[in-house]
Amino acid sequence: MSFEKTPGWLDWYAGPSTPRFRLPPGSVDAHCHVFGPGAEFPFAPERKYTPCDASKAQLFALRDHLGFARNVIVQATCHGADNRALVDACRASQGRARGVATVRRSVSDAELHSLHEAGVRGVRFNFVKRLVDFTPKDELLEIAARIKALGWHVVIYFEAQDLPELWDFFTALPTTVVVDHMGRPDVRQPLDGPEFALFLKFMREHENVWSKVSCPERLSHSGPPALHGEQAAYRDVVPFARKVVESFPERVLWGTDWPHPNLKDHMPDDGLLVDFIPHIAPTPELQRKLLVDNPMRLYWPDEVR
Ligand code: 0GY
Repeated sequence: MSFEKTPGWLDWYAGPSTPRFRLPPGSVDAHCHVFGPGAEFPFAPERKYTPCDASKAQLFALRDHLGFARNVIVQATCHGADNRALVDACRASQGRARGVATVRRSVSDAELHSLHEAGVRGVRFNFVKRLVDFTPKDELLEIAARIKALGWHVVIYFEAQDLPELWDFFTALPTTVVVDHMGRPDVRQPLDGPEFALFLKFMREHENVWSKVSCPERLSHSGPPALHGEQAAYRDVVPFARKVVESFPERVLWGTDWPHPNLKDHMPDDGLLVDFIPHIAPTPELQRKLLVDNPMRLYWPDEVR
């Protein structure tokens, strides 16, 4: 099957720079995706966008180029609840990739066990309206209860303005809950403004809540350094991400978000994204927790001494 990309789609950046920041040994890229290839793993009929291909081999090449040891591959909405591309990538990784899948209420216990055996350790619940159709909360709670029994967690993706409405549902989840991209704060608002304060309260009052401090390129309004000379890349996101890292050092994760779906104005250089890390995790200890200790505890607990 061949697919036509969504008009205006930006392809991932081939030829990323070599980061200046040396990742600690054993670092995990804890948020990335594979897209197809569409000819082998067709995109889902209910998708809201059609991406370019981004294969497992290309993901693993990026991992090696940037200096990561492992990946956590998150099911992208363009594949719906068809996790075959994700499973194929996890299986091919020789234990160096874990997965976060999307499942429906109809998933069988046998399917869940097969996903677990492939390396899946979580499910993603997506509340970003431009990406998915609404799923009833009772269906999600039912799924959460079932995957809890496997020791998995729930990854949630939502936008900051929707947190008040989703609060009761999120705080009722019985598992570890991992928030994508800090709940997408509006970084034009003050760091101590009410919206981000609510997110910090969410993490402070619920010790099962973790956050990915990823995607400065998605959240930034100041843009990459090409627009700003020698300034830190995506510098308007730094105070937000740093606040989360310094407040909750044991519950943060970082990922490239390669191949960066749905970016409209520019495609980031993944080497530059890695160079963003020391701005938000300024000490070697914070870097080790963010990049190694935390993701290992969540995704490879058997390998943690
Ligand atoms: C991300 C962000 C986005 C897309 C998806 O699964 C997806 O389609 O996650 C987005 O468009 O904001 O984390 O990759």
